[in-house]
Amino acid sequence: MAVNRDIFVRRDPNYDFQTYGPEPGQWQQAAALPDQLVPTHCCFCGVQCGMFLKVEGGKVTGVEAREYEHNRGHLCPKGVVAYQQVDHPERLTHPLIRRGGKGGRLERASWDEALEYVVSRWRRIQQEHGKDAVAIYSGSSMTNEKCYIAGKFARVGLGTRHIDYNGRLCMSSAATAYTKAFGLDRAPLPMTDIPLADSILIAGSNVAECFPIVTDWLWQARDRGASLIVLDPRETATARTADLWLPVRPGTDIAVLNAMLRILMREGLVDEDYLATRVNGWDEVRAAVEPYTPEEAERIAGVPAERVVAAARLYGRAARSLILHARGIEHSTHGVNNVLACINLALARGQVGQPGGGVAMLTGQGNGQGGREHGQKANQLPGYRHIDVPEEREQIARVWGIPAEDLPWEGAAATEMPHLMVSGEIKSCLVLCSNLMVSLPDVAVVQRALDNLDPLVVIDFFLSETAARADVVLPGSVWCEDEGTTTNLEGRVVKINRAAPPPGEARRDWEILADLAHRLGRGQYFPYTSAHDIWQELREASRGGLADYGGITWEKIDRQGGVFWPCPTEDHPGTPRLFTERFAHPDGRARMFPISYTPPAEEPSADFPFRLTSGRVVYHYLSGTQTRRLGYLNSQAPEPWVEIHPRAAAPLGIADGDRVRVRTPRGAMELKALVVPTIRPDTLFIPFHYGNKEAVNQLTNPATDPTVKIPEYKACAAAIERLDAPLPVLAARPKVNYTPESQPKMFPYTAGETKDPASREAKRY
Ligand SMILES: Nc1nc2c(c(=O)[nH]1)N[C@H]1C(S)=C(S)[C@@H](COP(=O)(O)OP(=O)(O)OC[C@H]3O[C@@H](n4cnc5c(=O)[nH]c(N)nc54)[C@H](O)[C@@H]3O)O[C@H]1N2
Ligand SMILES: Nc1nc2c(c(=O)[nH]1)N[C@H]1C(S)=C(S)[C@@H](COP(=O)(O)OP(=O)(O)OC[C@H]3O[C@@H](n4cnc5c(=O)[nH]c(N)nc54)[C@H](O)[C@@H]3O)O[C@H]1N2
Ligand code: SF4
Ligand SMILES: [Mo]
Repeated sequence: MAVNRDIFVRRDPNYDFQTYGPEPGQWQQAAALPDQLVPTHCCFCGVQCGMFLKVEGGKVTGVEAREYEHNRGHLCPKGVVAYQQVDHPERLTHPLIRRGGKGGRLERASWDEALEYVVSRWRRIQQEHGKDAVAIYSGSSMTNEKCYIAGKFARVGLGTRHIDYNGRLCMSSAATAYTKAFGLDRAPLPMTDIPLADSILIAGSNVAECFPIVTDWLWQARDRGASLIVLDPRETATARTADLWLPVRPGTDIAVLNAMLRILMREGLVDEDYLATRVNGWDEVRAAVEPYTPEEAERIAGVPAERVVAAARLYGRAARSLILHARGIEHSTHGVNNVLACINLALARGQVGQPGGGVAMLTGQGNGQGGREHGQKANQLPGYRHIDVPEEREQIARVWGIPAEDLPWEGAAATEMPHLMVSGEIKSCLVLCSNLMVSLPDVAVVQRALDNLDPLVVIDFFLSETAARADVVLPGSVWCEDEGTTTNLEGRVVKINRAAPPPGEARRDWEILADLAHRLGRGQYFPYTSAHDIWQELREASRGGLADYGGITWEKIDRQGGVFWPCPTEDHPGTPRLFTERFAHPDGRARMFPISYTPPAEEPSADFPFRLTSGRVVYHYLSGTQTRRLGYLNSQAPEPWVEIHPRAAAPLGIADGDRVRVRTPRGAMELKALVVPTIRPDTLFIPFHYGNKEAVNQLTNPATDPTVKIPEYKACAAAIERLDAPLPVLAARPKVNYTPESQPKMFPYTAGETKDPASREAKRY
């Protein structure tokens, strides 16, 4: 029998791009094909390393190096084993329905039964309680095409205002700060620019473990003589190789950053020409940093004054200086201000827009950048348009073929949704690509919220902690069972290719959403037969927006090794460097904002004397659903631990490896102590990749930044003791300074209300 080799690599006669891998149903034939290397990218972090997936006998069996510009054949420990998800024995291969009510068991169902059940429940709920009673909670580990269709499904398929996504928990504060300061939210320069810097300040990022491939670019800069400064409460692997480590108290970075700026002013290291010609707001900033002497920074942040001075000089005297920041400063009740304080430094030095200079966020999730551009954020429409701006609503309504008045208005932020679920305002939620039970703060509230839904519907490929509580579980596909694009932490759009079909009855996310839309009677708006159809519509929808993908084609991505947005026309090469001439505000100038230090929402007390912070380790990814199932990775870090300094541990009788209890006003957990000299003695650190009794989010403070509602994962008050120590009698009942009602609401919830449409610019935040 002649084998159809075209199943694996073909030039689609309709399009101008290569498409790889078998369609569902072609599996048998694929098995007879010769081995293949499918070019694609890693599914995990925002670096999006290029890789080849090896396909043998129709199965994905390994990875091989791919010389992509930014990772040049290298992969970190997660990238090397990502492919093992494909044939994993715990993959979900058919839909599940919980029979017998909330206490019942998840049992096998057909797609028809599962989808009809969901649609009939949604119809009833929306008839009785209005369209907004059904919500979507989405994620950024998905292709742009899937993120786009998630947003369109909410607004057009369901007609609900409530859609938001896990980027809210990740770096929404950075996105807002960049929009405020520059008028546009993207890292302004490619990774390959890093070696051009003469001094690099890393603010709140564990680069070596979270972006291992970026380390290589840092070292290239160091080999050229660049200095490296690390601002972190822990002496991370990157800090250990740095010229200067600034051991900041969690939540107090502004004091250090402002003091550095004050020193630049005092020492004549400010670029007054640049400030005069390209920036608004310098006078206010100059006045605002005046109180932050090095001694004041030491008092607030615990960083020795002389190190603050040394940092300002290393940074300020370099011809090219770059600040890289991540969640260490962004996961904060003043996360937006933390980032703005970094931006103030970079602008004062006249660096933003220079090759190798300025400031850049290290975007976390695989498609963390693209995930916030195509309209799955509460206040946003595709192309980074704002849902509250009339002409932007008109543009998107036209592309979607609906009247603009049918487009819902802003909905709740991801961190607000649990409270609307508890109060009953949201009655059903479709979760895709998120594991709320591990990732949201204050798990107890989240559990109550999810259990109040009927139905909770989850699309995942493994039974995550959230899927395990669902009423309906729909089996999705892993990244290499579908194709599409992602946008990496540089703003480079890359192509994900298909290496295998989804297993069993599992389907691709976009097919599931399109099928649901058809069953809801909205099929005419979701006529897609391939991911490429969605891509073409996404390009059209983004055209003319801030994040303009109009000129990017899949073929061009292949040819150029990725394309940086904005890319308005097909003959445009894309834009690796932003702001070289002008910023994206209408007047072309950047904005500085005067920033003052405000403490974290919860400070240590006699009963909770430590500052607890949380984050990542190299072996696990986010909520751990994926990496805890990959043997090699999990064997390296099978359970959580708490890092504590020997000087703090000794008086408590805690030795390395002891079982301890960590408590905060919200709860307690038991885990192993790791006594290390690489952390501030007043600080504790717990990795967040674990679920149920091992989730640090049992402890974290759900207080959020008032502007963007990002939680304060990085600083709350905590106590620690040996497990055999008696529970202490507290001086007072723990004061929980957070209730849903105490938080200023970001979005109005009553249908029809919108925020004051007075200032168009304000809308973009
Ligand atoms: N291995 C691995 N890599 C990942 C991920 C993963 O889960 N695992 N996730 C990806 C995603 S989505 C993200 S968002 C990124 C996150 O990347 P990072 O932000 O680099 O990672 P985190 O561990 O969250 O926090 C970074 C550092 O902030 C420090 N920190 C804590 N509190 C403070 C503070 O108050 N001030 C300062 N200056 N520093 C503080 C912590 O000690 C930690 O070293 O990583 C991406 N890459
Ligand atoms: N305490 C504490 N909490 C934190 C943080 C912290 O530093 N400290 N970090 C926060 C940050 S930065 C982030 S980004 C969030 C992340 O939090 P989450 O987004 O909740 O975590 P993930 O593990 O990415 O969850 C993704 C889920 O979707 C599935 N999935 C992956 N890809 C796909 C896909 O293509 N389609 C579908 N349908 N499913 C898919 C995975 O199996 C997994 O179950 O956590 C936040 N929570
Ligand atoms: S650095 Fe990020 S993208 Fe690269 S292999 Fe590791 S997890 Fe994957
Ligand atoms: Mo993230």
